[in-house]
Amino acid sequence: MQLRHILPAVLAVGAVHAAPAPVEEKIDTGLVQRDDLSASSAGFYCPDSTLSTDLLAAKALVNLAVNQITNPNGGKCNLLNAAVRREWSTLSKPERKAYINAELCLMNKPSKDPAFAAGARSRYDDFVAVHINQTLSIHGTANFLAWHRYYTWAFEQALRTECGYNGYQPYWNWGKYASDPLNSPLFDGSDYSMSGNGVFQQHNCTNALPTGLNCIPPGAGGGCVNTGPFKDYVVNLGPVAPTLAIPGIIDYHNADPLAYNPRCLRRDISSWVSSQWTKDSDVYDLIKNYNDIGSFQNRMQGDFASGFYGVHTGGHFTTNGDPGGDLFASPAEPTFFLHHAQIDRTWWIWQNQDPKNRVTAFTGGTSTLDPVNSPRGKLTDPIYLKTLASTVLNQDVMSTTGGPLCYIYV
Ligand SMILES: *[C@@H]1O[C@H](CO)[C@@H](O)[C@H](O)[C@H]1NC(C)=O
Ligand SMILES: *[C@@H]1O[C@H](CO)[C@@H](O)[C@H](O)[C@H]1NC(C)=O
Ligand SMILES: [Cu+2]
Repeated sequence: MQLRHILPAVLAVGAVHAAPAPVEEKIDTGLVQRDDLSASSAGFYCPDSTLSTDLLAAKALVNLAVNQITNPNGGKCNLLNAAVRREWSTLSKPERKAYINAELCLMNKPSKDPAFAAGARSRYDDFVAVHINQTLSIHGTANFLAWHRYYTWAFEQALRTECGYNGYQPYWNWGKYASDPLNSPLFDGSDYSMSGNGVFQQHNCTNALPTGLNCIPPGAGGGCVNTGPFKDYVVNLGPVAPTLAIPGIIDYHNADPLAYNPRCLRRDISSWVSSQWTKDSDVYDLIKNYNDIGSFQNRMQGDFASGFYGVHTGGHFTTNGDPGGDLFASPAEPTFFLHHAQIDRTWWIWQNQDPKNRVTAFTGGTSTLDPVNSPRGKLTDPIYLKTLASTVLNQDVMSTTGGPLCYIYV
């Protein structure tokens, strides 16, 4: 453990329990002033432990390695040449900046498909438009995990091939920041973060779940994001199903879900959500105790009838706001792909606890509005992303190392 991690823990203990005098003295005469220590920009954020799921992830890697030795696939993709996706806080500052700049680059490049979406101005919007268009056939459905895996991969490819990014898609390990997302390296508002909270704007609780249960208490935001790299980012598409209700501001409706509606990025970062639904123990429970794909993907996406968010809904509503709190337009929230890389990683860890049985496990319907009675989804159904990537079948992306994809998570 590094000193910068230990120091704030010592201070926190000292603040609550009055640490022994020598420690106090050492701090008071030390390098840093007490006042500076609360400032996340000083780098003193101490993340929550993710040891439980890290051990499952390690087991996933071991199983992949064993599988590779016993079933070599001609060496096309192996643990040595696979792309490695890493956690946000393990990237160096220049690496974070490179990812941020590549996203900003896609936001500043023209749309390649303006005829499809009237409101699409940027290449980034092309991604948002495809998601809006297909929302009701990719959530709560058999293809939920496969579709979002391929979509996130397509985004990573666009960053690399269209914006010169040399890294890979990072992920947001929710559990690390679950007790204090606002001060985390992801949301502290620094130049190396994904921007901070919105400014405070009066608003009511956010009805995140269609059942209206567990309405999210208003946090310190609700207004426009005014810090960090995305403070000037303009959201062009949506909202289609907004949940942040601010009368006179977010009460927009348009018959065309792909219409042009430029506005600021709003957030109301919620530790109420993250500390209840996206702790490391929540992820561990999901991976460990939901052993068939149907119960795994349902638990992950939430049980709205009982007010249970699940890590998928929980991650989206940790940023909350507009478009982060909109099922349709949420990819326009700049952290969408960090969140969905962690969704994908959670599935990857689950799959690789028992690769023989789980890599091809697939079940569910095809309609979000009627997941039970709609036609069954099939492994041979296509994933059609228009200009974002070539069409593949669900079965092509069930493994991240055994088809056209070649990446792992560490
Ligand atoms: C999605 O886009 C296609 C092609 O433009 C269109 O035919 C279809 O109606 C759209 N679906 C939805 C749900 O918007
Ligand atoms: C909050 O809800 C109440 C009751 O529905 C409504 O009258 C009020 O305008 C809302 N306020 C805000 C800021 O959304
Ligand atoms: Cu989605």
